[in-house]
Amino acid sequence: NGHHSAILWFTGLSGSGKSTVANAVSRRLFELGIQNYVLDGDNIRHGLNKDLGFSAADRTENIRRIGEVAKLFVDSGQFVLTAFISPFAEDRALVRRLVEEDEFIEIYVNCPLEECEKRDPKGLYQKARRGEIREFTGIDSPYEAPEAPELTIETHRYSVDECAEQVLAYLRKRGMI
Ligand code: GGZ
Repeated sequence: NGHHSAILWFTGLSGSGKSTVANAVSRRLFELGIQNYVLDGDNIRHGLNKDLGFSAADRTENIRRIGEVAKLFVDSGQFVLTAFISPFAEDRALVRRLVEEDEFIEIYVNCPLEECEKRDPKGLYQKARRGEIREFTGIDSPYEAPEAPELTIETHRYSVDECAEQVLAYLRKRGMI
């Protein structure tokens, strides 16, 4: 099964659809017989990184550790899909430098803040607006949008299936799957 391993690094606001699209891509890769694994808040922030909060320093450490874990997956020959806000460009650049140039695919999940806030699946934006959560990304903590991502997907314009298909099409075009 000729395919390369790589990090598919999804970045975007809370509620932008990173985990949803990453899981849809994961399912399709499995259907093609391609080993892969999704890292997201559920399996990382509740385990390996449960000592970390949401200060700038903790977010940087969060992303650093996730990058190191993602590198291990690539070393093992698997695709790894990561779904973290990863708001700081420098932190993402550091992960990019951990692997070969063609092994880091930055996918910007571009969704307007107003739309993310409307979705608000966990009511976190509402809490942030009320001041019940501090340093919430997009409200009182910055999000630095990627300047040259390998791919941008727009979850407010396209369905989950369409976004997943755009990622697959990109990987096919690159000859990675
Ligand atoms: C942003 C927060 C915060 C604050 C809790 N800011 O929608 P969610 O719930 O499931 O995704 C968000 C998740 C963000 O964790 P990450 O590890 O992706 O962040 S980072 O890459 O910046 O380290 C949200 C929840 O955790 N959450 N407090 N203050 N998101």
